[in-house]
Amino acid sequence: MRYYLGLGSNLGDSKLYLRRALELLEQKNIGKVGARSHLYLTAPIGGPDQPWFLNGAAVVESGLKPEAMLEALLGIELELGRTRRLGEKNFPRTIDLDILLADEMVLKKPELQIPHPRMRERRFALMPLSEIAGEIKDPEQGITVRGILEGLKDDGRVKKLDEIL
Ligand code: PH2
Ligand code: MG
Ligand code: MG
Repeated sequence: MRYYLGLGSNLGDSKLYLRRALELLEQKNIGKVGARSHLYLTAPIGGPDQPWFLNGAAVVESGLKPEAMLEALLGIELELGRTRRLGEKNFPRTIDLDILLADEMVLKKPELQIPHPRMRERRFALMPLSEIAGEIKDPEQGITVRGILEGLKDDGRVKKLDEIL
């Protein structure tokens, strides 16, 4: 199954954390990393006053089912120093690994929703995603990622860097 992941970091050496996460996905045989987007410097959306994020997206080919993939991603987040405290939403983090799309799958479980429920409103997620999945259709709305991005109202500040994730 082909997973389209969104990666984000705004604590510590963000570029290192993003790349290390992809390295760990391969080292742990969770999946094979395919296309990677450019890196983006993005203004924080939601949460407290916090530093800008480094965001990117990557394709991961994996035999894991979505629930197992989520577990694996949370494991890597922990390993890379991600902390979560009760009641703290959208706080600064060393690494955030989100499943944005998985093939044409639609999943609505309390612990995991695919497509990612907030991806369509977020420029910081759609810009990198459109580089590696521009022609992929959102299975719920039948619109390509490129199409969603073109209709997006979010004017969140996003700066594309010259460097690939
Ligand atoms: N992630 C969030 C909330 N806000 N803002 C930016 N710019 N980038 C993110 O990755 C991000 C965010 C929740 O995961
Ligand atoms: Mg997230
Ligand atoms: Mg997350």
